[in-house]
Amino acid sequence: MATTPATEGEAAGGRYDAVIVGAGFAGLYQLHLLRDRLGLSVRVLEAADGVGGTWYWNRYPGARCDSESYYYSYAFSRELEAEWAWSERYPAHGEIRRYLDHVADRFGLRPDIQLGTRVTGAAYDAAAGLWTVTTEGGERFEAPFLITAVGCLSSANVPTIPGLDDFAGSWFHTGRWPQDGIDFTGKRVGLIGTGSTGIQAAPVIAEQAAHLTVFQRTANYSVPARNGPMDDAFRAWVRDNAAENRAKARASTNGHPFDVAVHGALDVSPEERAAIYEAAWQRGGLRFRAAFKDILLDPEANATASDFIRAKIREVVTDPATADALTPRDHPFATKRPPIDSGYFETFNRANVSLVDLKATPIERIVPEGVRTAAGTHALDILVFATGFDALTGPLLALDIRGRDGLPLKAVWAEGPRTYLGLGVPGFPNLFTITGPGSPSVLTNMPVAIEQHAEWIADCIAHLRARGLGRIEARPEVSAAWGEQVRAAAAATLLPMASSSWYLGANVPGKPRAFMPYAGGMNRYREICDGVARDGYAGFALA
Ligand code: N01
Repeated sequence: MATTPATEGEAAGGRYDAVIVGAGFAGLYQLHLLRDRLGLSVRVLEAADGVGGTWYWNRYPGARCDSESYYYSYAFSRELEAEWAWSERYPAHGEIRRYLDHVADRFGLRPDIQLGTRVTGAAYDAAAGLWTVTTEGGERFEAPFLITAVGCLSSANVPTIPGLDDFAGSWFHTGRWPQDGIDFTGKRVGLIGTGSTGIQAAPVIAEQAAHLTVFQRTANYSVPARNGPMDDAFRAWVRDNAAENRAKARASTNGHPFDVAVHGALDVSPEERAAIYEAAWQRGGLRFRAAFKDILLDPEANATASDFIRAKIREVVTDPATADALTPRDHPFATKRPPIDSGYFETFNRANVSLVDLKATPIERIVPEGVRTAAGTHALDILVFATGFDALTGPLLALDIRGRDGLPLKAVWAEGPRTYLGLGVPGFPNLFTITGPGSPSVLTNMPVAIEQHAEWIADCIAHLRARGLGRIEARPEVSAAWGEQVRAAAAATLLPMASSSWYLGANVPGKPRAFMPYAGGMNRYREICDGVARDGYAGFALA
């Protein structure tokens, strides 16, 4: 179907076969599949002025991926894989942007991507069988299919702390970092938040700032990343084992190409266990979780990992009171998304870094000079919010999506997200949500989950077109049953034990509490989705 260009003087827009919202990993690949495999006319609408999605915005100091570069990348093209050489074990934000820019150029995607275009609404007209997508600039796009590729962690969560408007210095959220960066030289910097982001940012800010004050609400576990340059031998290993590594990632529970240990933590002697943890600590990275098969399944097994990390914190941090405040006690290791770091705990041994334990001395308000806690005022020039995101549902609800009869997604999800497979929502025909709530998404290495969804969606649309069908919609009863499967999968693990986790929506005041991602494993999930497709899209109504 050809694009209808806007006539002069009118807002632009047009009619397409599909509109995709977002030009990160998900939007780029979905465009490639729909346009180049299926021959559809597609418009990608992207709020940012460049491609890259979450990596466009997250440019804070120290921002780099926690998955290793050789598998935090697309697997769909052997040529792409062969021609791209990563420079470090974990890719930094700039290198991931360069990679995605390369992908956009290599596959000729740019002509179909409209940058600087924020979607403000999407409404389904059942009679016409069309989605109308509206933008901040007043454009209207129509298409039978609407695909969201908006990411899971893209809606910044800036907490409402009284007095922020009075702050005389400047403040930033890490997920909306200024393009040109921030010069911390000679500045007194406050950093609120000690999740993956704060833990990455603190050591880098501390190196530049006159003083860094870290405001910690919940002490966190962290394992060293052990980042470093990719050497030639490792690069050769990656090249020679590419197919095997990709197959392993596809078959794994979490999209990582490494093996989970066959032993439980209590199956080995204390000495063996200590040696296994020490080796995992020295190797570094998220793989630490795989040191034993039951770290996320058995509280006693988990306690051995939690205790090991607590002991490491006491070993690294020289001031005992600071070490004590940094020691996590209120949740088992990895029940909140575990960070990995480059010198986080060591940072607290620097003379220019101090820790404020907000559990002991909560923030009262922000004042013009800085942050006032129960113990006094911390004078600051710059305040950095590493306070996370309105995860999974936030980016979707921000689009103001309305389904049949004007039904707002916000109303349907008032008590928590309801989806089928995290891909479709009853009442919202022909809407596909890539890595939506109810899919494995954030519990996996994201590109693996994204490729699976984008391919499933492309196959589904091809199936409909081949049969002269124009509509697919999740049935309400399967959505309810899937919600139960999502709940049960989480309940079979220790994940729900972290009551303040963003997996549960607990970090955003007023957000309904529900464990949002599917914790049953990426491999199991892939089988379920394949089975649904094989059975003629069972659970969906096709017309
Ligand atoms: O956000 P978070 P994040 N007052 O929500 C604190 C991914 N990621 O941006 O724990 C004071 O984890 C909050 O405290 P508490 C990764 O999946 C990936 O760090 O709620 N503090 C917590 O310490 C990660 O999990 C990479 O008590 C407040 C922190 O802010 C996800 O993004 C890199 C507060 C928020 O931690 C989110 O990580 C970085 C308040 N009012 C991130 N509100 C990769 O490398 C919140 N906090 C792939």
